[in-house]
Amino acid sequence: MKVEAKMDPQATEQAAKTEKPRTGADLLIELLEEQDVDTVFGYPGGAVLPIYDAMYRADREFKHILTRHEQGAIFAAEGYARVTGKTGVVIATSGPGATNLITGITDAMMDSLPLVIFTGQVAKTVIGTDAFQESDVLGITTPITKYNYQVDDVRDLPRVVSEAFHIASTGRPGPVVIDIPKNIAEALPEGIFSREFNLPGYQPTTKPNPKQIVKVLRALENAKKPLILAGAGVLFAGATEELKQFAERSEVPVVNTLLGLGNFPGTHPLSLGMGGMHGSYAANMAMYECDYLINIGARFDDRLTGNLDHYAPNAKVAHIDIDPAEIGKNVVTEIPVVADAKEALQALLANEVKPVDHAEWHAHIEVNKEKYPLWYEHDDKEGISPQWLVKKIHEHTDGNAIVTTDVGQNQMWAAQFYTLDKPNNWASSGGLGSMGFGFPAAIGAQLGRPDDVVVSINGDGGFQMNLQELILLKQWNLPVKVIILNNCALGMVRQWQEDFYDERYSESLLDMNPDFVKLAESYGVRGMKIEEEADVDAALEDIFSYDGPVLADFRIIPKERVLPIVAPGKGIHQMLGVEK
Ligand SMILES: Cc1ncc(C[n+]2csc(CCOP(=O)(O)OP(=O)(O)O)c2C)c(N)n1
Ligand SMILES: [Mg+2]
Repeated sequence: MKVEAKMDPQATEQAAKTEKPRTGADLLIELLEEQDVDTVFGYPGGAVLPIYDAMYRADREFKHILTRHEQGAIFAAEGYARVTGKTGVVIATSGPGATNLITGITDAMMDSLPLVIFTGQVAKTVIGTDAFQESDVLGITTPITKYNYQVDDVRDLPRVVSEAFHIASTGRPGPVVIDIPKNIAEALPEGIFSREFNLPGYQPTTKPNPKQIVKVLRALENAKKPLILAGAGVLFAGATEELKQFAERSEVPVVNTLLGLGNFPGTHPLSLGMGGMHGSYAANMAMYECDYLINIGARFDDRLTGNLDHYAPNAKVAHIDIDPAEIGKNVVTEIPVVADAKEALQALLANEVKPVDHAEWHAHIEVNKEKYPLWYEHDDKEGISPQWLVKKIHEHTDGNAIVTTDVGQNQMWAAQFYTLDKPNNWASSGGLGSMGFGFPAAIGAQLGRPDDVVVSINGDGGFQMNLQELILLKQWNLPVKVIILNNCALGMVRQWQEDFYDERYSESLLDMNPDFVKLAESYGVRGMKIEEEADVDAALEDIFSYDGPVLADFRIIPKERVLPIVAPGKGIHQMLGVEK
């Protein structure tokens, strides 16, 4: 076990000498090792002290990352999980520790990220008495977890932990909470307990029904304007290669969801980029006009579909999803396929399909792509163009960086202009849209993939929601490149007020911001401020050749907007700002 704080060597020796009988907490640490956990994000407190004590005494090789806020811990675990494919592990104390995790748990639930979260709980004898730092973690987390437990008997711990890791990472991934009362962590388990579990009610269907696969292909043979919508399910299933083969074999264009970015190469001729509220015109018009839509691992969320009355109105819909509850939830679906995306795509590829000439459809899409690309004004009058800057970051990282984003305009510019060709290099809060996500997620991503370049793209508002984690860059020597697209505003809110509230900028202008350079420096991190476009190339050169963390405060055009946009309530074919 690596203990991060430097302890007095004498005290350490003393502690090591302290013989203690094996407790439930010791057992828990053993179980984490069995699950191959290499990194744990957490924060101690009264009810989890036995677990932290066991961690200290244990001879285990995993890193405990002491974030400076529990929300930082859970967002970091999400970033780690998203880019590694492994389950993220979080530990927090009872009461405020647990409730500080709630946004992150909800975020992981909505974006299907595998997490196992351990919360301390007050001892069983006082549960229900409003004891100090008691909160009803089971009650609070029931609607926001894939599953949750409160351990009632220390002998259940091995089974519960095995089950939790299984549930979090299989089927549609999601967060699982294990609430551990203090008396359980302090109990003295004797003997060997079973890790075996039997979950007859939880048997995710991974293999597609062959008849449904044939239906998907027959409909493809009859379609004149077929389209694939590819979501994050493709990434979770590790099915990007199969998706590419399938799209290429039948020459079907591909639209990505925000969370699915990278599951199909963004520079591929069949790629239409991201669809939805700030998607490309070509992507949205293709969804509007297609006569056959194959959704693979996306959940037809409202930011993607716009007004459902106008979503794919002429299309027959096939939907491949591991979660049957998603199929038909928002969009009427003629061909449901409950399956893992990889297994479904493999089955589709194993079956013959008659080639169909879609030349007219492709030509039409090409016109849309060429005539109405994503655009932005570019004159260096009032600051740096954020879209141009994201493209520059792409250029300086050869498009190979792991990019995490915060929420707001910065997120959409990153999604639109950091074209991803590779999978699992993108972490963004999609379903919940949680500000404060991007920076801790970058920390988790860098810990999970230490050899990759990690760029964290933030707004000046959202960065301030978890800036306390800057110290981790110094402490763990993580070379995360923190980019702030600083518009001195809650930009996305300001944009909506401009468009839909007659420019009444109620509480959206951040005319008071900290000096981000000094802030970074106070955490031992290199800080830079860049105000002119002329300085951008040199700054990026410096940032990406520097062997350590940097925070760069880029002063962007304050009133720049994210375009195009599907206004609330409108259909995706009614985009505004498609052209200059
Ligand atoms: C926790 C949380 N609170 C509020 C919001 C609503 N919200 C969405 S975008 C946004 C503005 C974000 O401002 P900033 O971080 O500076 O990013 P910008 O849009 O300027 O790029 C707000 C307040 C949110 N998404 N999350
Ligand atoms: Mg901002």
